[in-house]
Amino acid sequence: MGFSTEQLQRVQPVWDRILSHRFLQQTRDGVIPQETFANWMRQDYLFVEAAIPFIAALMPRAPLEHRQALGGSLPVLEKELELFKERAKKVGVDLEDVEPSFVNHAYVQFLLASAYTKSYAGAFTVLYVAEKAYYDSWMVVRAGIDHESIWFPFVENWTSDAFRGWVDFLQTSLDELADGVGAGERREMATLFELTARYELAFWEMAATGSGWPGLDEEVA
Ligand code: MP5
Repeated sequence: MGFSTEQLQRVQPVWDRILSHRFLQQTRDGVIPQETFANWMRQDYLFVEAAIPFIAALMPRAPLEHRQALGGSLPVLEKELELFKERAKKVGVDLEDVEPSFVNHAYVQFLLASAYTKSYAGAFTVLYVAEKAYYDSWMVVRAGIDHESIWFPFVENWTSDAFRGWVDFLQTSLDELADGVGAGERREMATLFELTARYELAFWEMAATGSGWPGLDEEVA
């Protein structure tokens, strides 16, 4: 069994919570309040902005056979930002002057810290889990959402054949990387795998609750 399959099984309790999250179910069923979806849009726009330098930071250490795919993902992410802007304009969501929430801020710091302080295989693990979580999550939404929904373009973005091909590439490459490292590094990859899955869960929860920063959300009495 490859590393990715082994780890997906190990973190299944977290993964199940991601895939059964009410944010995804309500989006699938067309009952998500627009303001709740807008929370996600505003925060994920910032996340994708930060994902671009994260992937770029992997490039200097990437083996030659990863370079084309990693480099090719950058213009795709720039296009994704355009999708956010187009949808935001269409439905009247303001993407300007948004501050990252606590969870988003922590997740982005974790991405960048992984790229700069962990091994290439470790940082690559984080990339795989983040992308796989989005593919699986949006497949849940795809299973029931009305194709006329104003949110459907996001569903299409992360469930397209092209995105699936990217996630497949990441999965195969992650398994190869894991086969080539020692036990200590593999353990660290497993830790990063689970941490990333937890951040993904926390991100849906943050979007669903609209939480910003602990201690600052409520009006002071
Ligand atoms: C992704 C994302 C997918 N947009 N947001 C979160 C919280 N996790 C994963 O990454 P990308 O770079 O948009 O494909």
